[in-house]
Amino acid sequence: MDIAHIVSHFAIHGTLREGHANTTGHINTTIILHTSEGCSYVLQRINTAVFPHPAKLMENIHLVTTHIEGKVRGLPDATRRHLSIIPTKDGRLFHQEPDGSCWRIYPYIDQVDNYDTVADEEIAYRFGSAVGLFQSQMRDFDGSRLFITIPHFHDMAWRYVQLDAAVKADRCGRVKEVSPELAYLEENRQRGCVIWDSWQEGRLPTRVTHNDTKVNNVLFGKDGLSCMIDLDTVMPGTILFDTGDMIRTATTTAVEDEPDVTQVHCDTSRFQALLEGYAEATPFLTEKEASFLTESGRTITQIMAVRFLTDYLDGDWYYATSRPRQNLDRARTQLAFMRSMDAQREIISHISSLAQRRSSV
Ligand code: GN1
Ligand code: MG
Repeated sequence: MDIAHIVSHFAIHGTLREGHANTTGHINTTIILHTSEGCSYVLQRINTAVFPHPAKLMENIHLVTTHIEGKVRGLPDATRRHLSIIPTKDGRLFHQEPDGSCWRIYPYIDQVDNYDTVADEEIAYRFGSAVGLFQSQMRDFDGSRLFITIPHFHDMAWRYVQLDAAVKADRCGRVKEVSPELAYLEENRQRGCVIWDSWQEGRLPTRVTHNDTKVNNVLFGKDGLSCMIDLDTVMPGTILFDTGDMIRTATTTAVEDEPDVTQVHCDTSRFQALLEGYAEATPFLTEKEASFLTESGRTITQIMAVRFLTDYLDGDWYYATSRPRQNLDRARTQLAFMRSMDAQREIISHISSLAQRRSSV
């Protein structure tokens, strides 16, 4: 892969001085660039196995980033509050190489922090505020303008269909290792559909959703500044998809691929701080939306368990892995988190009902 050649197609300041890989994301390949003019950028190869329509994907990102840019114009450090796309020299949103690979560049946003896990209540609060801010910024944007990059993304029943197919095919002979995980997921099969079904039936409003609100997709700057990144899955949806992934990644006590599941718990102090930050930023939720906050955390966690386990059984083609059984560990942490939420059901419901009062109209 000739990075300098790829970069030469883009309207960046200076020429490439160095590039180094960033391995945080599970889907796209990311390289941080530094140029002769002292500028830094984020180069990404779009994973076209996951996103087969890169032009439409990039159009979505262009629509959302320019909308948010309009909202933050004039604020201090405005360029740190939104992503923006560096076009190619001929004005396109991405570059395609003759081998079919698709590349895009964003400016590198500096003087911000990014976390894989939430260390304390303060970060949890700020994370809740950041997700709420994104939803509030996108409130007046007509979601029907966005292309559905991955259909049925948070459709539990559809995710189970894929798990069932993976079990049936048993391509890698791994089904025999995962009987307890499959049994627990089977017990939970119906429970996880309520949010998707309510949304489909029109009982939850359609809003613009990010759909990948894990904590490492937020940049935190000074004076409460925040910026949501990784906009590949912005689509019309229910905001509960976003609150769910926020709860999943902000309140767990372990990393996503922790091999020792006894380390995985839902931390209720962080849960409370997270929902406080979120509720303050979203005084526009409907009562129905607010009533599903806790359930959203459990549902998205269940979806992630199904997805990680499916990929493990299918031979780890979807999520990048750096060691054997990593997707199995990822699936197991999700199941442990669901159990921990259930074990603390009363306190969690109490905290949610406080947030519910603050955020619903
Ligand atoms: C993927 O790209 P990344 O690593 O932020 C995935 C999300 C999962 C997440 C789990 C397009 O997100 O849905 O929640 O991994 N993105 C896609 O860590 O599938
Ligand atoms: Mg990401």
